[in-house]
Amino acid sequence: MNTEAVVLTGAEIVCECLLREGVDIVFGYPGGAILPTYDALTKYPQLHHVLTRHEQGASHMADGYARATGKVGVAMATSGPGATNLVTGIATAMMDSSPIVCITGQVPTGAIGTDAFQETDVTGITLPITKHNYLVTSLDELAEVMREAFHIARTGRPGPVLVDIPKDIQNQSTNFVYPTEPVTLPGYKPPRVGRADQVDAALKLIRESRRPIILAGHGISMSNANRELAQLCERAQIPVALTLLGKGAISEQHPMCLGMMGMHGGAEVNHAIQQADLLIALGMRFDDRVTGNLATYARNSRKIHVDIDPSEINKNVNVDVGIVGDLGEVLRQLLDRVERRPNDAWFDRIAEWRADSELREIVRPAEAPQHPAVPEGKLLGAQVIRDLFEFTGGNAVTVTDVGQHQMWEAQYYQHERPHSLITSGGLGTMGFGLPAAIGAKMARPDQEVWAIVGDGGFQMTSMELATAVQEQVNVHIAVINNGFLGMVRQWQEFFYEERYNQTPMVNPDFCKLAEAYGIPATRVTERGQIEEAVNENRARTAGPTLIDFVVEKEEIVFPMVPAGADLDDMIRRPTPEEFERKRRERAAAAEAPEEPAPEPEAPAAAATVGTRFGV
Ligand SMILES: Cc1ncc(C[n+]2csc(CCOP(=O)(O)OP(=O)(O)O)c2C)c(N)n1
Repeated sequence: MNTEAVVLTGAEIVCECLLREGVDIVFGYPGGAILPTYDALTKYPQLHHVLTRHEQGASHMADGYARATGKVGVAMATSGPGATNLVTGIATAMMDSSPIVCITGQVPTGAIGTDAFQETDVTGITLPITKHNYLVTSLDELAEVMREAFHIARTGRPGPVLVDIPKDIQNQSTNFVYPTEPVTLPGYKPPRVGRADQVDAALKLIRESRRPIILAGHGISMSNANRELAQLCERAQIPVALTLLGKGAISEQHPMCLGMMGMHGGAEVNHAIQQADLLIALGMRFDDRVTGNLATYARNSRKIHVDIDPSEINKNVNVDVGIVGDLGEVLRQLLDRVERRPNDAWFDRIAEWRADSELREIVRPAEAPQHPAVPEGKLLGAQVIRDLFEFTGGNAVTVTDVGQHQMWEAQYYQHERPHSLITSGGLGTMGFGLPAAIGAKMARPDQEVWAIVGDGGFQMTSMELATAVQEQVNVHIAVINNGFLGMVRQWQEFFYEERYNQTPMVNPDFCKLAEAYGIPATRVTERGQIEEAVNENRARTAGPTLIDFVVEKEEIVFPMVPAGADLDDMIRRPTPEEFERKRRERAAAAEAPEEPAPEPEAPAAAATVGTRFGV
């Protein structure tokens, strides 16, 4: 590394620092206040700049890049509207602990505070949604700030960092020597190993438990603790439940992996959590979609919580043992001493719940009788995802948008590997899917990447199709097109007496839209067409491709824990028998001679509502 001083501009220093932090791609959009840095980029061909069509796309692409690799993603924008357009992507990265560094241009130092053209206090705006942020006020501190930004983004609990650089500082020159000593920040020392007494206490709880369950979150894959997790569950015979972002923490084919829990998780998994006598929460943050009603959450259990962020311990759920540390380190500490103990009766109980769930399943193997709730010849979103799983051999990196399709992905696409599902779990950001998939594919060109998006969310950032074409990114786009803001429609059906206000969508012809960008596209309307369309798409290895899956409008994601309900108080899809019984009752009621209108009944309890592919 060159340690001799050279005279560089601030803009060149930014580029030098990016290179030395291992950056190879920058996602961004130019404008006046960041122009010096864009000009400097011409001297750094090693830094590949991707021109997005909107700055939101840049921050999501940087996020997708980061999540696919564990490396820091970089987004760049000008001041004012450029910077504010990054905000949704920054907040998304913050909620899901994704390491990105955003570099924004700012008006010249002397103009700050004068309402100068395109001035916005972006550090003020992003203060609550960044792990840390900087307004650079002198050229002398620029290199150090850049180093700190990357250090903070990638260490401890990862997260977004913003560096706002006034234009005059980008233009000024100075002697540049890249600082080589390690970054030290007062008060910032992410812990690694867990405290010995807390590890002892956790081992004691594990020894005493009869119905233990591990709840694995995003932290497992982020700290590369996947192998340790599998070893812990095998050695101690403890089943593993996954949060949405925990998918990939352990193979979903593993016999001890129960799958996803939470609002749209498996009923058997939620029951297991509620009946467990020990909950071992690893790298997750007890989000309300995970816990349901906090007052009754896992009420029979003692609790262990391991997280790198001390502020997570006892934040939402009080625990018996909280261990602060890196997941990999703490799991190794536990593994050294954990004992093998049979939990057969517990696994048998879970198997009974699972059998009940399988009975209700709508996507079945070809030889099994079809669930009567599935309309003949129609296409369901759940089927599309399940078939995509089959036809890609479960090997794709899937990047979802937000809504019903996201939950079907979580339910029907089983993940084997870490970082193979990329989704906006915490903020639930519509518009995330397509740009994040582009970022992920650029980060991992060796991987097959599918963007699975709803017709609503796709349209929020569909302009990034042009970015994918310009960069020839071979991302496969599956639009799950139900002509509705499906997930909101579902809530309206359940909780707002089927008043579908502002959720039906008039959509463009997505195939024509894709073709307008020069993207090959196919429309699929029946299940029998899925395999050919998927295979045709997979065969195209240059540039993006799109399939418009026209699915039933009224499909519902089952099960569902209504917001604030107890975790095991779920709206379930009826079994085929229950479904038939209801149908007969309805038919009989329709044929019965008309009687005087009965007194209006009290509104049905949420758990018995559900008319479409359900009751
Ligand atoms: C930016 C943003 N706006 C609004 C919402 C609220 N929201 C959550 S899901 C959803 C509907 C999504 O519809 P679509 O993209 O068509 O997917 P589907 O649910 O039909 O699969 C909406 C509006 C959101 N999550 N993000």
